[in-house]
Amino acid sequence: MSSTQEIIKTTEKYGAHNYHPLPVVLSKGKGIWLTDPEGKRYMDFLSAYSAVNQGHLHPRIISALKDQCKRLTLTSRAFHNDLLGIFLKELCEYTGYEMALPMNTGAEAVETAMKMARRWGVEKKGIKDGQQEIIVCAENFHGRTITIISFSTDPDARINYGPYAPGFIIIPYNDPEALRKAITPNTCAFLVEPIQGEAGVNVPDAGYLKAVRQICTKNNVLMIADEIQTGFCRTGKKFACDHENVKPDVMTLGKALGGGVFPVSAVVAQRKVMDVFTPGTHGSTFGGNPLACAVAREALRVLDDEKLADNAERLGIIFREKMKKIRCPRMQLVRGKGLLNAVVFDKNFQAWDVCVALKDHGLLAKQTHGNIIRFAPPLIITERQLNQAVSIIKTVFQKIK
Ligand code: IF1
Repeated sequence: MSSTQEIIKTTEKYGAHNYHPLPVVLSKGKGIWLTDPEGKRYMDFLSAYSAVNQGHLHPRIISALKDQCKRLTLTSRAFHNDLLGIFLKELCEYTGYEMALPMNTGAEAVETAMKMARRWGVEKKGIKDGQQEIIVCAENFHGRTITIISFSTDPDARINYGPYAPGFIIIPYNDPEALRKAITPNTCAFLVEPIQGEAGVNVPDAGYLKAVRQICTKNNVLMIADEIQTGFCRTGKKFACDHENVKPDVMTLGKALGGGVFPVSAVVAQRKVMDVFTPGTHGSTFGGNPLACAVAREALRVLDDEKLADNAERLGIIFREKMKKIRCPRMQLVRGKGLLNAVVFDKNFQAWDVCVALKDHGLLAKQTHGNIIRFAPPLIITERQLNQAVSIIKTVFQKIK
């Protein structure tokens, strides 16, 4: 087997340089643990950006994958497969919606929700086609397609990819008044992350989502919550909107729906919205494939059976409490919900070296925006393991000058 250094060299030589990963190679995973080619073990405190909520190689999910591999993997949607219906039924029961549309990646789910909203705007709200407006928030992250980056405010994600898709209005996050003012008769939807992930685990004020819900209802605007990162128990409830008992009209789902195995995404909505889709108006070759259905069904069951929302809620409180006690003058604040947390350092602080030091001490986490480190372990983590992680973080943070 090749060494870490050789593997990185090959990857950098042949792979496009659209990432700058930490200098670590991972070749095995189990639960919260990852192993490099030299056999060094690390605690995973990124969880593939919350796609591995159930932990690496969850035995039940892997077994569902293997069993289905012996039967059928792909049919396309030209024919029915015997697992799609039951998967969508269970997803609807899990989420509390009437209908679901399966895709693969998160970006595709967001594209699907926006297509649905624009069509709904014309066919149900009476907006003229071409005039539909979707309101979004500054510092959003919803994916990397041309349409989605058209309304990004992050120069790295956006620059030199024009011409950009029109029809998007950007307002500040966490500002209900801005939403109220931005709505016009042509507004079909407001697309919002219940907690902004890439922005550095930006938790809005209590009451924000509730206010958004009311404004959308009053103005006949679809509230689309992007729960791709925050969903499936990550924040201590099934969905982040549950913290405020808010039910969006539409949710985009992905990441952990695939159980850490492969991309499975979906849009859920009530029938009166979802029924704007008619045969031929949207689709995907791999969306809803039987292998994805088998994996996602088991991924959902594991979340429930192992009470991962409760675990995330309980351990999240402990984590933030302990993190706040660490003495580190450059650390400004600790924030988050459940097991989606971040530490914010001074404005011009570069957290890269801290992440490298954490890696050397056996914990993997990634910085965002230079001065923020996100901490998001698999939700199966135990209190003991969490304490072990905090003591690693403490050791590293106390040495920061
Ligand atoms: C990468 C960020 C996280 C998402 C929300 C849609 C998508 C994402 C709320 C698109 C994806 C990923 C993409 C990944 C890094 C990661 C990320 F830093 F880029 F912003 F998690 F915070 N909505 N987020 O967070 O889902 O199409 O990727 O399946 O490397 O780009 P996707």
